[in-house]
Formats: sequence, structure tokens, C-alpha cells
Amino acid sequence: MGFPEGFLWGGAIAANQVEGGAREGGKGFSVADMARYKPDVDVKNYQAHNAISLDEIERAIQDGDDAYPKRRGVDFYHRYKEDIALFAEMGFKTLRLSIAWSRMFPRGEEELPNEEAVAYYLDVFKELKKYGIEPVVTLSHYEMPLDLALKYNGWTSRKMIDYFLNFVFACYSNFGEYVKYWLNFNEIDSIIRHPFTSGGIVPQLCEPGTLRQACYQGAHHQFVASAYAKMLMEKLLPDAKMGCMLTKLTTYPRTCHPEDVALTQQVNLENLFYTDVMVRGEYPKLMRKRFEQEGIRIEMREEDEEVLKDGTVDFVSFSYYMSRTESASPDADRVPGNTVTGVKNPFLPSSDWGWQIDPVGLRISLVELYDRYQVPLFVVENGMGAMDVVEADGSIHDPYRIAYFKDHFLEMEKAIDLGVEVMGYTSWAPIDLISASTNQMSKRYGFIYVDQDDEGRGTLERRRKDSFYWYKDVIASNGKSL
Ligand code: BGP
Repeated sequence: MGFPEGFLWGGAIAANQVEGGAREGGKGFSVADMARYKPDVDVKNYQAHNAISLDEIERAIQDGDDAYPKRRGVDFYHRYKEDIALFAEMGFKTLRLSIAWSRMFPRGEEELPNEEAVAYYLDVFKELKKYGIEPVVTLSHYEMPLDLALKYNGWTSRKMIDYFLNFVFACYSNFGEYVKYWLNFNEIDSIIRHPFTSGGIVPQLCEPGTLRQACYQGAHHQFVASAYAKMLMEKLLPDAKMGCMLTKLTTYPRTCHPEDVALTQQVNLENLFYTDVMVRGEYPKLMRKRFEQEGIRIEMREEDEEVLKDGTVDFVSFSYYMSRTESASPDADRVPGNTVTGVKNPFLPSSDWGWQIDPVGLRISLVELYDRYQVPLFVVENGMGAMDVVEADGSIHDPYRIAYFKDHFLEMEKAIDLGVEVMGYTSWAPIDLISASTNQMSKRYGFIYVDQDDEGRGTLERRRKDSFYWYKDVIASNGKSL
């Protein structure tokens, strides 16, 4: 048993966290470009440092780029050849990457794509092909053109479906020859937690008290857009496959007290709502009831039900960093996590950022998702943000990272042995990049170190960490050497 033949081992990155070149090649501002690094904030107690007020956005547009790490990225825009060569050296079978919508359509409303962007991404795909690395492309990874957010309040507006499909059409027709695997929206469920970066929704532009409603409306438009994108794919790229992408927040009850279990059940239902719609092609009845009870009314067109049914996804991909624990008791201590908090699980250690590390939770998540949906799964994000130290001789010893991955791979293998169909695994992230939630550089995930600090100082030189050589062996042995 163990990992199947052809298992897609690799890594995952996102344009807004690696590319930089925010003002080059005709790129327009995206929502991610507004997120500022704030050194005075205690990042270990989760804070999303995303500009959300109109004033802040206005200031961010005027400001220089220095304080906006995502605008710098790690210079993948210029160094992609060097980086892809390093991924190839590790033996990558696949690279998950995203196409910046705001690079392709700088203001979002253009009819035709920006030619420089098309040429750039074509070069990237050609470079991957040179090494036989199969791309997995996320169409939308926190990259909505800023103008669409400001003009229409992002995905709250149905107009986004057309603009998005225009972008999707441009991606399929220009890059379809190179790309077989596509993902619609990164962590689609995150719209409810960070509406601005995930949905281009500016809370200030919503009527008071309607933000939750706006988020679910935005999610509905994304579901419909995804279904149309899938149908378009069937026409233009019949051999391609479309996956959805979920933040898998597997949640345990703090105790076996039935109230803890009942609460946890509701939390898990909410997390799975998004994949339920995109895999099954319909809204789950219990969520419909919940919306009704909360007074959330989602505007749908008559044809939407059929569209959702006709455009279901082929596979489910997800990020998994940690499990969460919930308690019905208001006194339970809370801990930070991947854009959510939870109650402390006494059986689990924590990362430098307080995320609780739980490899068994990956096995549980795989079994749960496969049993629920009966479609292939793809683990497209998993990894540990840590503070790395460069030794005097330039080496970087990261046994903690190796241990994290090893434990997760063993659990993934157990799930496969139980019968779960897993297409592949892409670590987050193979190279150090700008953190999504904290905008820090020092929260490092990579097998490859990038010489840059939180203020953007450094040579950007790449260095192989110990984990680089370890992962290379894992891939070469198809997961036998751990
Ligand atoms: C996910 C995002 C990624 C990524 C990762 C790690 O939510 O899809 O973009 O960054 O989390 O999170 P962070 O960078 O906040 O540590």
C-alpha cells in the first residue's frame, strides 16, 4: 500500500504572496496589495492585518510600496526561473500557483487581457513544462482587482460573475494547453472571516448589520461563477479538471459533554457548507434553515439551482494546518489558529504562532471528506510557519519542519490505506513568502529560505534548508523514505 503511483508531490504558492512586481507589467492593484505589515500588533494573537476601511484603502493607494510586503513578494516575478529550477531539483511533480486576476485584468472591467501578463504566465508555464512539473492553477487567490471591490463592493455584486468569467476565459484560452488542474476559489469559506481579501467586500460599503448577509451573498455569486467556469471548461478544455478549495477546519468537542458535541457539529456543518454546494450542486437543507433563522436572505436567480447542479466540481482540494477544538462553556481558554480561534486542546503542541499541530487531524479530515463526497481529494496546503535561523556557515537546520511534515505524511498514508483517494500533496509553501494573515516574512514555511526580513531588507538570495534535501528524498522514494 502507501502512496499510489503517479502521486502528485509538490508545493503551493500564491501570486500575491510571492510575485512582487505589483506595479510592473501593467498590473493593477488587488485587494491583497492593500494589506500592510504592522510591527506593533501582537501577531501571535491572531490579527488579520488587512486594510478594510475606505480611508485606509485610500491611504494605501497613495502610499509608497515600502510598508506593503505583498507588493514586494519574494520577487518570484523576476526570479521564477531560479525558483522553478529549485523546485525541479527537489523533484516536484506539481506546483500549485495562482494567476493574479489584477495582472491579467488590471481594473477588472477590460474586455481583453493585459498582454504582458499573458506573456509572463505563458513563460512560467513553459518553464514548468521544461521540467515536467504539472501546474495546478488557483484562479482566485485573494487577487480581485481593487477597482472591482471599490466600485461594486466585490462579490456582493452579481456583476462579478461576468468579470470573473471573462478572466477565466482568458486563462483557459491562453494557458489551457499547459494546465490540466484548476481550482476555483482559494479557501472559499474564508469570505466570512476576511470578506475584503477573500471577496473584495468593504464592510463600510454594507448597510449596518448586513455584513454577514453580504458575505453569504458573495459566496453564492462565487458558487454560481464556479459552476459557469466548470461548464466553460467542459467546452473549451474537455480533458481538464476543476476542484474546489476549502480551509479544512476539522473541529473536535472539548469534552464528550453532549452540548460540546452538539456545538461542534454545528461548527463543522458550517465549514462543510461551501464544499457541499460545489460538490453536490445544491444548498444543504440545514444551512438553508440556519439562514432563514438568522434572517439571511440570499438573492438567487431562477436558473441558479440548475447551474449549480450542472457545474459541480471534479475533486475537492483543501488546506489543512491544524484542527480546532470547541466548547459550549464560555470560560474555556481560547487559542489562535488559521484565521479562527478555538479552545485549547491539551493533547496538542503549538507552532511559534500558536496554531495547534495535529497530524492525526489530517487523517480524520481526509476520511471525513472522502466519505462525505466520494470524489478524489487533493491536499493543496499544509505546512508550519516557523522562525528559522541561518547559521554562520549559511546552513539552516529545521528539524521541527521535517518532523511536522513527516508526521502529516504518515497520517496521509494511513488515510490512503483506509481507501481514501488522494491525488497529490502540495506543501505550503516550498519557498519562504509573505504570510497571508500577518504580512510577515519571518513566519517562514519554505524548504527554500529567502533572505528578506519583515521590513523588506535583504538580498533575496535563496538558500536550501535541511528540509529541502529531506523532501527531495521523500519525493524520490514516493513517500517511502520519511
Ligand atoms: C491559507 C492561505 C495561504 C497561506 C496559508 C498560511 O489560509 O490560503 O495563502 O498564507 O493560509 O497562512 P499564514 O500565511 O497566515 O500563516
